[in-house]
Formats: sequence, C-alpha cells, structure tokens
Amino acid sequence: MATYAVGDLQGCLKPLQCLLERVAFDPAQDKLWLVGDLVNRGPESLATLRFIYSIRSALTCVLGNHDLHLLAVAHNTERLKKGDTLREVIDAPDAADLLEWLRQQKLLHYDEARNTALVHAGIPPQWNISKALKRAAEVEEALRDDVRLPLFLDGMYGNEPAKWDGDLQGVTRLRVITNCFTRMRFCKADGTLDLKSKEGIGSAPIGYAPWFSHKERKTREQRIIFGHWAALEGQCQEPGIVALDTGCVWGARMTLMNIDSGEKYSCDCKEQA
Ligand SMILES: [Mn+2]
Repeated sequence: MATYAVGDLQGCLKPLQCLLERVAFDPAQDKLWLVGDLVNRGPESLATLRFIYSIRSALTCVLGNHDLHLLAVAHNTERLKKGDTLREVIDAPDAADLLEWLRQQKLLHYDEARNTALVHAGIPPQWNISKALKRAAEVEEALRDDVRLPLFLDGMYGNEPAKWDGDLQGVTRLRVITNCFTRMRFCKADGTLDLKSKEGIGSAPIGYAPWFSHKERKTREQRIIFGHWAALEGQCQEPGIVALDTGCVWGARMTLMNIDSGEKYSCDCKEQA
C-alpha cells in the first residue's frame, strides 16, 4: 500500500494513466492525493473527471481554481470563458453525480500523522495550520450548503480585497480565503495577494515574494504539497515545500510523487498541448 500525490491534471487523462501504470497503482490498496485543477483547458475534462470519480474511494482531493470555475459554470453557463473546455462536463448525462462529488471536496487537507498539508495554490504566511484549516472549512461548508452555494459561486470572482482581515464578512470573506488557497502565487509578508503575476519566482512585483518564501510563514513546521504554479516547473528549493505542477496542459510533463519516499515519476504531455 502506497500513497502518491499527483500534480494538476487539467483534463489530461493519458499522462495520469501513464503515471498510475508506472507505479502499478491499485485503487483497492493504494491512495492518491490530487492537488486540484482536475479539469479545463486540456483535451479530456469529462473523461478525466469520470475516471477520478470511479476511483474516488482511493482519493484525497483538494479543489483548484478551475474546479471551482466548473462549479460556477454549471450554476451559470454565462460564466463560460473563451478557452474553457468545460461544456462537455456540464452537458454530460452524469454531470449531476460528478459535480455533487466535486463540491464535497476540500480546499485544504492536513494529514497529521505525516505532518503534511495538501493545497492547490498555497497557505498564506499569516495562518498557522490550524487557522488555515478553519478558514478552509468556512468555504467547504458554503460549497456543501444548497442555499449558500449559488451565492458563493456568484461572489467568488475578483481579486479584491487583496488583504485578509478577520473582520471580513459574507461572500467577501469567502472570496479572500478562496483566492489564498486556490489562486495565490506571490504575496507580501502580511499576506496581501498579488493575483496578476504568473511567471516564475523572478517575476515577483516589488514588495512581494512567493507565498512559501516569507521568513515568518507560520507553516514552516509542516510539509506542504501544492500545484497551480506551472512556471516553477516543479522546482522549489524551500525546505518542506513540494511543487507538483509541471505544466502538463502546456505540453510539458505530469508529475507523481510517492509521498512517503519522496520518489518522483513523470510522464510526457507533448500530445496534450
Ligand atoms: Mn490552478
């Protein structure tokens, strides 16, 4: 029995299957952690989601910005953007089951025995792991609530406010939390987000740095596995930080890691781009 984590899928099913074959993954015995962004932009969002759903009992999954966007598009198709490949999912006969499963997933997972967190984008420097879990749970509760879900999906878009404040209320509060866990790359030491820069570490705006590099970051004692930031190409020198998005959907690679041994595997994604 082994536990693996895999980087952003974004509708690229073949590289995922390549990786699972490589490690002889057995969903009856092994476990798979997903860093989110299961769908969108890649060639097979529906087939990917169906496959993931079929092995759901073996999964631990956190949601990414594209997964939340799929939920929002299913709620209001006017949210579909140019370049989205989500129409086949929302039109599928089994869409209701797939989306119902999706909205039950977390924003942040913490495995206490391994002292390891799983998150799509990152954990902002001002929150320790227990604070972060509480903040994530606020959004997770809204996602599971039939009345609050549409309000959240309508209100989650936007880059402002850029700075977390414990006094924030309602959907504004949930938007900042969601932006931290699913969209963040660069921030200030106080957690103020920059959501525009998407390039590598060297592209930080003045006064900002990668979320994981702030000295006073309160999750320095935990290992954190994340995706989202393809421009890092899976390279992160920060101790305890594991970057798994290696840009599959852009034609690079998909990466899988045995989370106990640290051994990494990758499959080529040239055909996916
Ligand atoms: Mn993402």
